[in-house]
Formats: sequence, structure tokens, C-alpha cells
Amino acid sequence: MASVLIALGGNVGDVRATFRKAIAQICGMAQGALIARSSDYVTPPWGDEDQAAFINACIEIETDLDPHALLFVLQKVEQKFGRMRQKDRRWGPRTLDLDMIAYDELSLQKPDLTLPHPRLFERAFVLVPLAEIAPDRVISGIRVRDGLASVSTQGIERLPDTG
Ligand code: A4P
Ligand code: MG
Repeated sequence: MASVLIALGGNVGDVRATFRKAIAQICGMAQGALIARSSDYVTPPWGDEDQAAFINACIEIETDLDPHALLFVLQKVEQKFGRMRQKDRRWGPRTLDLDMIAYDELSLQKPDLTLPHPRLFERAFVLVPLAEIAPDRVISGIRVRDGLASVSTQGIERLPDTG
């Protein structure tokens, strides 16, 4: 079984409801077990700042799928929740974005899949939820909690659990 960290993001529709359904589907389709789930966080838009605030979260799953098979699952789930890849502008609004952050200790550089995620340590919106579930995990030689300490978390707010 591989341990995989996945980041979830969205800023269109009922994002928290989308996350709940998406997580169930990912685990089902990947025949995986949900090991950990962070809280949901409201985060200021990064990259393209002219859009609504995002909600972000991270999960850890265990799965026997290989990285590309899991990427396929994540893209299927994105599509199912209305993500229209072609129409989206880069870094623009979306109902659901699923990024693979790390797959075991694997390093991979393929046109369609880079592991660990190359922009992880620039992104407080990933590091904050990730540090909640995997503070001591070392990714690309950097401990998650140390990565978090070196970015600004201004404007990021944890949402209360909805149960
Ligand atoms: N791809 C390569 N590596 C990976 C990986 N590790 N995980 C490829 C997932 N996909 C990976 O992704 C483009 C291609 O990346 C995929 O086809 C896949 O083969 P995409 O999701 O279609 O493109 P994108 O999301 O528009 O671009 P990008 O650069 O992935 O954007 P991000 O990084 O997802 O950023 N602000 C806040 N606060 N919170 C957010 O969640 N998200 C974005 C989108 C911008 N600003 C944000 C947030
Ligand atoms: Mg993406």
C-alpha cells in the first residue's frame, strides 16, 4: 500500500459538500482507505487574485493504485463535480481541484505528473491543512512543519467542523 497525500481546493458552489462527496468517491474508486483528513480552511486566492476565496483541505489515503492510475481517478472525480478543464483559466475559479502532493517517497517527472507536487512549498493554502495531518512528513527534503513556518499564512482561517 502506498501512502498518498492529496490536496483539495475549490471556490465555486458548495465546496465543503463537494469535498465530502469527492473524498468518498476517491476512496471508493481507488479502493483506498482514508487515513487522515484535515479541517477545511478558507484561503485567499493565490496566483490569479481576482476571484472568490477558496476552501482548501488535505487528505491522506492508502491505495494499491500506481500514481498514474490514481491521477486518472482524481481527474474522473474532478470531472464528475463539474470541473471543465478547457474552460478554466490557469489558476482560475473551479468547483474542485485535486492535486497529488506526494506518493510515498516517490520522485517522478513526467509530462502529466510531477511528484512531489512542484509548487507545494510556495503554497500556504496546501501547507496549512497538510501540517494538520502530516507535520513531520519530509517531502523533497523539507519537513512539512518547517515549510509551513517559512510562508505567510495571512488570511487563512480554519472552518469549524460540520460533523
Ligand atoms: N499534474 C502534474 N503533476 C500533478 C500532480 N502532482 N497532481 C498535471 C495533479 N496533477 C498533476 O492540472 C494541470 C495538469 O497538471 C494535469 O493535467 C495533470 O496531468 P490542472 O489541475 O488541470 O491545472 P490547474 O489546476 O489549472 O493548474 P495548476 O498549476 O495545477 O494550478 P493549481 O496548482 O491547481 O492551482 N488559491 C487558493 N487559495 N487555493 C487553491 O486551491 N488553486 C489554484 C489552482 C490557484 N489558486 C488557488 C488555489
Ligand atoms: Mg491542479
